[in-house]
Amino acid sequence: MQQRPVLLIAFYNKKALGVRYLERSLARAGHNVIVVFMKDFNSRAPEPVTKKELMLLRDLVSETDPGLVGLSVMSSLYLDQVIAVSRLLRDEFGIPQVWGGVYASMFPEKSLEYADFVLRGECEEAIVELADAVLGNRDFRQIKNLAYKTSSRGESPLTVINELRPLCEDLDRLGYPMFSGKNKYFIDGGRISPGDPMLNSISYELSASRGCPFMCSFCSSANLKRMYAGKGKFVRFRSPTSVINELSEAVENIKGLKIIHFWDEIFPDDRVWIDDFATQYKSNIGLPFVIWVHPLKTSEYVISKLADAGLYKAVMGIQSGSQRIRSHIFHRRETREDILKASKILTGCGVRQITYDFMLRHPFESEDDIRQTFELCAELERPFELQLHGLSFLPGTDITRIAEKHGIAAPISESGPGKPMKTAFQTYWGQKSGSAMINFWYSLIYMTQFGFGLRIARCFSKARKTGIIIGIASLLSKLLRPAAAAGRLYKKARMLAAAYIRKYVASRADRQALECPGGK
Ligand code: B12
Ligand code: SF4
Repeated sequence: MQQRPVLLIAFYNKKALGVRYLERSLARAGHNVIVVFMKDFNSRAPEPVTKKELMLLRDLVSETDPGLVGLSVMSSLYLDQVIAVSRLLRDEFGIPQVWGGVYASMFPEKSLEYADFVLRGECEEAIVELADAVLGNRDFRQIKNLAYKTSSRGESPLTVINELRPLCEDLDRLGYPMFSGKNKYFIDGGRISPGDPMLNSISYELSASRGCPFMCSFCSSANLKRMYAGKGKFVRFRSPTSVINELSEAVENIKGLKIIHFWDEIFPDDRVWIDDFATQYKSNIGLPFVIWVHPLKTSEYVISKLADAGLYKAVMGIQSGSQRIRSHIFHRRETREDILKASKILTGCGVRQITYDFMLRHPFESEDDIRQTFELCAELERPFELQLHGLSFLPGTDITRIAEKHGIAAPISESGPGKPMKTAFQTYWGQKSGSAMINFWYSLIYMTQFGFGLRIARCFSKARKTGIIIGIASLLSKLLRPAAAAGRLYKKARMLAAAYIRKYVASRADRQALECPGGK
């Protein structure tokens, strides 16, 4: 008899790397896998799942009759939506349900209030063992990474959290995320569309590594690193060849592909790795690509090689210009000199688009701290763009404990029963400060993205801070918003144009080679 399929559901992420990795390993082990991408990605204000969309999911589940459903709970921000889907599946079908992803890994007990099982951490092997056990009606209790509740009659259930298996050292062994039109569905806008939504995209997303060496207090990576202590090397790189093979397949299958997004927490910086990667990327892929960088991992050697290979955009987290905030509150080790040096390197190596990320207007920040951020921005190499966020208090992260220590009542970025996703996203992005002076410096920081804006901001920073000056600064920074948006659009268009040209040149070269085999 044929085994029932495994259904995996990703939320607000139709590219969902983690789910696609799980699909690969389940498929390799002979399981029939169905993947649902529930709603499109929206970083700022995603829409809740509608009743109609829940019914579409229900119909699909009735039709396909899965024997195990996996929910990918990457973020706490949309937990209420995960719970709605989880309840529907439990109430209507009673199919065994497993939760995984960063939130479920950090909060297995809470997740077990809804799920039958939780798998913690990286789960390529564990999900296969669980699917084998559940679908084959076998004992699951010894599976590593698993958490579940005991159910002896008459006793209140206990939560069992099994130990983690060691981290996979050879990432190449995991293969790469699956993309294909088979058995995939995208539910959004009140419709269900069969096929892989990734195949219509202009960008491809992947990761060349796993893990981050740093321990920022506001980031769940620090929690994951601690959770995996003693279980092997946390930061691991794939081989450049594996990355290039994945990309070659993507280029072949995604016809409109123009941009590559590397979502490594920090892109690999090993010189030997970079030499190999850059050479292979330039000759086999060549499309513009985007990476995340860190001030302490930005060397001239690495960035110049990557820029030559096609690095188009680099996003660097700086978070604050104040050494006090960076080191005591955010637990970041880089100094002002490190940041300015990294900025010089990125600009000097000709990276076309450089974005700096800051977290501002939060309860730890004094006027002096935000003024120092302005001073740093005024010194960064130009041109650059700024991404200005608030500080989000993600559940379980160190920053929530630091806030408690400072007596700060921090709004946790989590939704759930009675806590709508909308509010969670609002706390994630942060609010305007109640202090006019903090908002004043914030406006000046925003203005530093523009040459003339910087000149005005410098004058304002030295002027007497009267109500008129504060008002004009606020107005100017608002007037500059459309200019910033237009600038971003222009840069995107330039990046796409570069990709078109590169594709056109490559296809001409291919045609010429065909017409003139062996010729020059
Ligand atoms: C890359 C990344 C992104 C990319 C995702 C690209 C993509 N194509 O998937 C982008 C930039 C789009 C993104 C967006 C967001 N992200 Co993000 N992201 C990450 C990051 C750095 C790595 C995730 C990743 O791809 N890892 C590699 C893959 C292979 O691993 P994985 O996803 O963890 O999956 C493995 C396991 O978790 C597990 N697993 C995953 N799903 C499931 C399901 C089941 C059933 C099982 C059993 C196991 C399982 O098995 C997988 C394979 O080993 C993490 C930090 C981290 N260290 O995890 C933050 C992180 C997940 N992101 C975070 C946030 C907040 C967001 C956003 C809400 C931000 C925003 N406002 O836009 C959105 C939400 C996206 C979404 N819909 O879930 C937070 C979540 C914390 C929280 N409490 O909410 C994290 C933890 C970072 C942080 N600040 O701490 N993100
Ligand atoms: S460097 Fe980035 S990924 Fe690493 S811990 Fe800090 S914020 Fe998280």
